Amino acid sequence: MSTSTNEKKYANWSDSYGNAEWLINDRFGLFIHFGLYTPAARHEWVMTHEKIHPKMYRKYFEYFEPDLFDAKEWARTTKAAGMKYFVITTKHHEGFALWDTKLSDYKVTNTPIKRDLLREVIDAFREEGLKVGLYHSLIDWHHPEFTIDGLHPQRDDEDFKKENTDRDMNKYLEFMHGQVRELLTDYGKIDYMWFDFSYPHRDWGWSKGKGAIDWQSEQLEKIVLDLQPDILINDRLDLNRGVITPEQYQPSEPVEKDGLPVIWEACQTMNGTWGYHRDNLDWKSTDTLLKMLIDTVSKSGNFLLNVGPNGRGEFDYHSIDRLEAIGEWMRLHSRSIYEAKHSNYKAPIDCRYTQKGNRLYLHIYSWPFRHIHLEGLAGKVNYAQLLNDASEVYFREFDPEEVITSTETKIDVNSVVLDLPVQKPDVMVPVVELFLKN
Ligand code: JFZ
Repeated sequence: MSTSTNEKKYANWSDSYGNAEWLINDRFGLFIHFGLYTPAARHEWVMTHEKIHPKMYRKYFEYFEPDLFDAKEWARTTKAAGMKYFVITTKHHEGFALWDTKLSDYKVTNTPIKRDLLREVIDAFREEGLKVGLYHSLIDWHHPEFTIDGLHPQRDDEDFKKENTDRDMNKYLEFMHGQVRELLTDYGKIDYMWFDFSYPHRDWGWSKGKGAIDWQSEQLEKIVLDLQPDILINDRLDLNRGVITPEQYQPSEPVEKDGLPVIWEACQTMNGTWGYHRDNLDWKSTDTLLKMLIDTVSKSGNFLLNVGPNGRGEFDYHSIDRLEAIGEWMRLHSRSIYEAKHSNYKAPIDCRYTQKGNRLYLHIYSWPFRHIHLEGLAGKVNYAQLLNDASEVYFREFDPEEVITSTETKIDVNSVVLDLPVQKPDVMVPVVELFLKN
C-alpha cells in the first residue's frame, strides 16, 4: 500500500489503497448500470424481485442487442456534464459479463450484439481523459456454485435449495477471483475498483448473508493490488477499509473518523433505481441533483451519479436533460467543485460553502432579497464576485461611526453582509466567490 504526504489529513487515507488525490480533486463521476436487467427495464434486481428462474431469465441474454450503443457518445456526454471519472458495471448480481471473459459463456460477446462493450467504454472514456472505475458484483445469481441465500432468486425453490448443499463456494471464488484478475490484466490501467456488496449480518435462519470470509476478501484484495498497485478500492469487501460509499442518502455532516475526514463517495440515482426502469417516473429534478452534488462537496465527499442506459444502448432523455443542465452549471462553476472541500465557516441558512485555499464559495440555494449575512467573516474578505459572470459583489461590515437608520440592515460585528442584486443570476444555483485574506 502506498503512502502519501496527505496521510494524516484523512483518517482512512492509507486504508483507501493507492493515491486518492485524483478522486478527492475530481469530486464528480458517472455511475453506469448496464446489463441484462436493462431490457427487462424494471429494476436491476428484477431477477430476485420476481424470483425468475435462470432458464427464463435467459431471454434477456438472447435478445440483448443495444444497436445504438456508442461509447464515444457516452463519454462525450459524461465529460460535458463536468464529470471526471466513471464506474461501470462489469457484472451485476445477475452474473452476466459485459466483457469477453474467458471464464464463462454468459457474456456480452455471445449475445446478438457480439461486441466487447466494456472495452469500447473503457477506451472511449479514457480517450476523453476520464478515470476508469469498475463495479464488480461479489454476488452472482447465475453461477451454479454460488450458494443460495435469502437474497437469491431461487430462495423459495425447494429443488434448488436441495442442491444447495452440493454447491461449492470455493469453485465460485476461483471463478470470481479469476474474472477480477482478467479485468485488471486485460484493460490497461484501472483507477478504481468498486466491489458490491457484503451482507454478513443478514440471517434468514436456513441461510446466512455473505461477507469477507465468504468472498475471501483479503486474498481478493491482494490480487487487485498486485495487478494494479495504484488502484483505489471501495469499502464493500467487508474489510473495514476503502472508500466509504453511502448509498442513496446524504450524510448530515462531513464523514469523520477519530476527528479526521475520511475519503467518501455518495452514490445516487436519478430516479431511485440503478438499471434502466421504463415505468419509474420518480425523477429527481435537476435542481435537486445539483444541490446534492454541491451538498456532497460541502461535506468533503465525492458524488457518483448514476445513469441506466436503455436496451438500445442510449441514455434516455430524462438522464440527458439532467446531465446537460448540470454540465452547463459546471461549465461556469466547476471552480467551486473541483479540488474543493468542506469549510469550517458556518454557512448561512439555505446556503452551502465549499472552500479551496483562500477562496470560499457561497452556494445560494434560495435567492434572498438583497442581503446575506456571513457569520465570522468580518475583516477576512478581500474581494467578492458572482462566479457565473465575475461581477463584483459589494460587501459591508459593522461600522461604529455609521448611523443605522430603520431602513438599513443591522450588521453584526462578526459578520460580512453581501449586497446582492435583486434579480437572481440566470443560473440554477448562484455562487459568490469570496477571496479571503491570507
Ligand atoms: C447495491 C446493488 O445491489 C444495487 O443494485 C446497485 O448496484 C447499488 C449501487 O449497489 O445496492 C446496495 C448495496 C449495499 C447496500 C444497499 C444497497 N447496503 O449496504 O445497505
